[in-house]
Amino acid sequence: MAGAEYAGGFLMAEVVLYGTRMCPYCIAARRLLRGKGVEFQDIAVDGDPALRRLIAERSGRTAVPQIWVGEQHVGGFTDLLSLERSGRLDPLLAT
Ligand SMILES: N[C@@H](CCC(=O)N[C@@H](CS)C(=O)NCC(=O)O)C(=O)O
Repeated sequence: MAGAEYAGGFLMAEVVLYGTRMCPYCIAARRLLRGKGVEFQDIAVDGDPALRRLIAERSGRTAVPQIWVGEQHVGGFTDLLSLERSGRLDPLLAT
């Protein structure tokens, strides 16, 4: 699996966020990840209905953001926050 650098310097799972630029949940998710020093691919689906449809099919959800950590579909911001608050995000990032 492709990895990315964590602030601590160790390899971590690739994190990909599909979202729109102005969506408040997307902004909150980016803020959470950046606050943790997590590097992630930030893929804009604004103006790309085909990509947005593909992400909806892959995630089973129509809302943005949709976030993956490696092969694991995390979901949206509230799912990400829930993982963080329960202490399960760091182990997932380190996989
Ligand atoms: N619980 C979701 C809510 C996300 C959400 O409501 N996103 C809005 C944009 S900010 C959206 O995509 N709405 C359209 C839809 O639900 O299909 C999360 O935390 O990410």
